[in-house]
Amino acid sequence: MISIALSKGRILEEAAPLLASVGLAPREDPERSRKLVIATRRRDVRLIVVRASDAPTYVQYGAADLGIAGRDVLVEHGGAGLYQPLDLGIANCRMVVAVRRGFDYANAVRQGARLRVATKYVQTTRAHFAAKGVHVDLIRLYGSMELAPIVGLADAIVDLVSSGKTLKANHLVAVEDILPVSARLIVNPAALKAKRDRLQPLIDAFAKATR
Ligand code: PRT
Ligand code: MG
Repeated sequence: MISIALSKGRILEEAAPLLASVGLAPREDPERSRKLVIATRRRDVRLIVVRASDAPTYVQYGAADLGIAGRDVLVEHGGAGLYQPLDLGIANCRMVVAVRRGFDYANAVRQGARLRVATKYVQTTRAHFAAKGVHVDLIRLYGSMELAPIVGLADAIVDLVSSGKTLKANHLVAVEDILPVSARLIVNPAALKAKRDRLQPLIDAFAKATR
């Protein structure tokens, strides 16, 4: 059996046409089913439905052979024990620093002010500001980061932006890009060795479907 870990919502939605074109359309709609293990058109391949941020963990430990995960999640995870052969070009967005409109971020940085930054991307955020030589107090949140500057929990947030509508609706502006994000195919290297005859053709099929 080959298992592919992926999350419902954005990733599944955008991966669905790819899955279909490599012959792995799910046999029932994962968005509607309560099942966490879902059969596909191929009897030897199943989907495992996980939280977006958990996909690398399942693949790293070999509980899934393949997975689909955003670059945001992969950078935060660190990528240990993962082979990342393919950018799928889906679920595109940017990871940015954002502040309340009117907050003079450039000036705060120039003055060497200690910034309070709220995010769920703690590792990535720490590395970003360390590289800039900016001192930050990190506040770990699990979602809705946009709220933090509004209620005075933080001076800045690190979050993902696609259309920019969420920032705008909450009177925030992006002041710095951290990284461009898209979803990647991830592979467990030991599984690739053991099942190369079946995994390599699948990886190749994804590559072809992505082009
Ligand atoms: O919900 P859960 O905590 O399990 O995880 P999750 O919220 O990370 O999952 P999900 O399904 O929301 O996102 C999965 C992946 O989609 C992320 O890891 C990214 O790689 C990718 N992705 C692409 C995005 C976005 N675009 C995106 N815009 N993930 C989240 N957003 C959010 C963003 O955080 C912000 O709140 O959408 C809002 C901004 O959108 P705009 O269009 O208003 O700018
Ligand atoms: Mg979400």
